[in-house]
Amino acid sequence: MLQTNTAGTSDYEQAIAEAKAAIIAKMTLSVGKDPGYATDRDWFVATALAARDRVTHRFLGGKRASKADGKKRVYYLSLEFLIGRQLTDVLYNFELYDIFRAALGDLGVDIERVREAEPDAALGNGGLGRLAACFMESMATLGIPAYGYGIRYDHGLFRQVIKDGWQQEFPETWLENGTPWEFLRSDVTYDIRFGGSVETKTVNNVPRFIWHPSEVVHAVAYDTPIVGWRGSNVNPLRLWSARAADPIALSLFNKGDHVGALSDQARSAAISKVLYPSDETAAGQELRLRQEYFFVSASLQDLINRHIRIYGDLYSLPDRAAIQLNDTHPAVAIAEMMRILLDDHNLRWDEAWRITSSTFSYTNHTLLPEALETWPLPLFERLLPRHLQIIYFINNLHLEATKKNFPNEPELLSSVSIIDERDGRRLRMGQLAFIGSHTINGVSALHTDLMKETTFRDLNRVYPGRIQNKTNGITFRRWLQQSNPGLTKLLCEVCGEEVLDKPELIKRLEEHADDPALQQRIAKIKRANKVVLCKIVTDRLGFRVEADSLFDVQIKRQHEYKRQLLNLLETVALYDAIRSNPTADWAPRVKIFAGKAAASYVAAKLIIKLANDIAKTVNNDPSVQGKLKVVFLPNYNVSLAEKIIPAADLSEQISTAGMEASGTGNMKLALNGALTIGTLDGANIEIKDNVGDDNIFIFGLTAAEVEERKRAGAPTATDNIAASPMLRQVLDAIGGGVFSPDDPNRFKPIIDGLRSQDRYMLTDDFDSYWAAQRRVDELWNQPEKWTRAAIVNIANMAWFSSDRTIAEYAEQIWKVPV
Ligand code: GPQ
Repeated sequence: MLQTNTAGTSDYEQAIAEAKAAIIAKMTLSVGKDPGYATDRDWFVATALAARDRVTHRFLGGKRASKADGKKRVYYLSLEFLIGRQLTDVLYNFELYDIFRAALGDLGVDIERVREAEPDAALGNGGLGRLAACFMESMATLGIPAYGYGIRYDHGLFRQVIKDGWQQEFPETWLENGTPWEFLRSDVTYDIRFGGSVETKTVNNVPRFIWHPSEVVHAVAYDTPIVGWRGSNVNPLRLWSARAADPIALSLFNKGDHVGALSDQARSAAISKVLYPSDETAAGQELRLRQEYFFVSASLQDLINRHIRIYGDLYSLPDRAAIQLNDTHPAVAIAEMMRILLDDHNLRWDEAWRITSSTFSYTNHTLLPEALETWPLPLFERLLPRHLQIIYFINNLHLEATKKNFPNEPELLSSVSIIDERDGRRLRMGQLAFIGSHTINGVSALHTDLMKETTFRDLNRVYPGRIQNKTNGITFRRWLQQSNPGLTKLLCEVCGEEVLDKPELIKRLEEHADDPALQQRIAKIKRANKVVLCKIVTDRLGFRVEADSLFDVQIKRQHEYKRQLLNLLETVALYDAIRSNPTADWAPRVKIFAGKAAASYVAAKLIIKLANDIAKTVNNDPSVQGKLKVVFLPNYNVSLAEKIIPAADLSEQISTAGMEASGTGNMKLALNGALTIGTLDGANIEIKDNVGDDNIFIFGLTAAEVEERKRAGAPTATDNIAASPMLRQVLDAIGGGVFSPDDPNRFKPIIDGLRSQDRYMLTDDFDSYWAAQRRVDELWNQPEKWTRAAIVNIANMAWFSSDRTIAEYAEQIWKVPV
């Protein structure tokens, strides 16, 4: 019941009136425009600022409280935070969405347009960065006092344009007009030092090391408040921007060298200019190392200052701070912490090491060898000479101890050493992060097991018990409640409003899985979401797709191990099969692809071209009309994901088993009622365990079988192709130029790669994948059964909430109460 106040208006009406007044005030006084002349972007800024005011009170209140009660804080260090748009997140989590929608409506403004005017904050590449964003939201929701630390890139992930089927990259400019969410903290600025030399002195018989850096850059803080569900708590995401220590070399300028006068400024600012678009490949360049050290050093100086301000000294740091390293990108933090404790605070080595190694923990997100970060020693030494000394010292002690504990295994030393002595001497950041952390975690059960058996096998023997599993999760606020309001409304009706706070109650849906009325409602919600996506396809690509078709979706970064190519091979096989047998029971399908390739990743970009060339041929062939369409939606980002995911029927999770550490798109799609077709890889296995074997389409080799075949070297790709006439036909068609008549040899490198090496074992899994897709057709042709399976998926995904994941980190790694 709404309350009515003395003036006769309800609280709700009054809230709308207040929101309206707040938005108008911001439009006039902050944006500086008359509402009559405001653009959508102006409305976005005014609305965001009005919403931000509410956040700020909570933000400052929370800061005061956690300072006062001495709670342990969590510091999440990540080079990526893939946040996306924030307006709905803030309004929704503050339960203001309906009020602001009504307020804007009264002003004649459609909130959807305001929403769309917000640029997508794409300070990340893919899963790793989006996980960090989900974690920030869950930490705020669970009331864990936490800081996210990262870089405020001027340019986030590039904008992808598809021109004649090829990917082109354009700079992304999310900060062009500023962002209303952040607060500049000019008073929070630190010196970040690079280069130079190290002087050794002996003072009272104790050697001391004095670093004389050759370069200083400033790190300036910008805080973005992250709001937890129901506004329960607000935590800062503190991002660092680089500034030159001297904005201009006046002496040069005065001599007429106007460009030279600004060159230091440009070199310093370069550090926070762009996000490295590489994903799961080590970037390996000096600027990347500068970025890593820049944000690590600023963050550690900041958190140490805070600790000393409250507690006086650093001995209690491990009791009051937990620092999580999101992959190895911030691993230099281990050396920086030691440097600060040893050189700036004069602690003894053992004491410094105790503090460091009981404060840090490290999450590994991949075992792909090309992604494991290593730095050439000369480069590292030139940039961070004192840190290299410290790392040598850490390594020596670690190797000495290992030698003592494993006297008969000298070969163990080279595998656990931080220095890789093969192919030029290199620093292995994974080793450093492992040795300097009390806990190391993988991101799904399978991935954690593989960590113990492969990359970290020997370190796990030397430091047994350090590795834990923390299966990833997703925030249901964004990926269910905001992106699928139709489904959310139904869940509230059927399972009770409490589902919004207790996702495990979604399980109640399963009791009604066989109820035709519920099935129809679920199908109707899905269809409505598909109609929205159809419009996006038409707007962006200029052709129509039918909402009654099966929407078969593969959305993720373009990477060979994710095997978009396997999906394309099946698409071609299906295209041939439909043409040869047009009256069979094919499920009418729309194959939807979206995802960016790293600009330098030639093979992945050629696969994007292949997808587009296949789309062109198939979509223009009247003989498969109404049966098959292929769509490549350009510029995949968080906002587009929010539209595709609720509209998907089938979720493609088809990586070579053992290669996808976890996956998180798989969770978002299943939660929104898409059925998974997938390999037994990453979190797919745990999704299967939750939804049951009958409600998922599993195919292909297991991780163990993949290993076994690699070891045995058999069967080979040649054997596999010889055994599969259908596969042979597909390869001949693509390799022979059927989809590229203008350049028949265009895709020869792809086909040659499959015929010779086939590193990702597509030819091993093709037949099994084809068969699984036919099981998909069969189920699709029984709509009640399909919808039933979708319901069972939705009902059993609660465990994949990032609140669960974060609660596990809190209890088992960080030791903070939830
Ligand atoms: N992941 Cl190492 C990335 O998105 N980028 C990276 O650089 C690395 C990993 C992903 C990984 O591929 C997915 O399987 C995970 O679900 C995700 O990290 C989050 O853990």
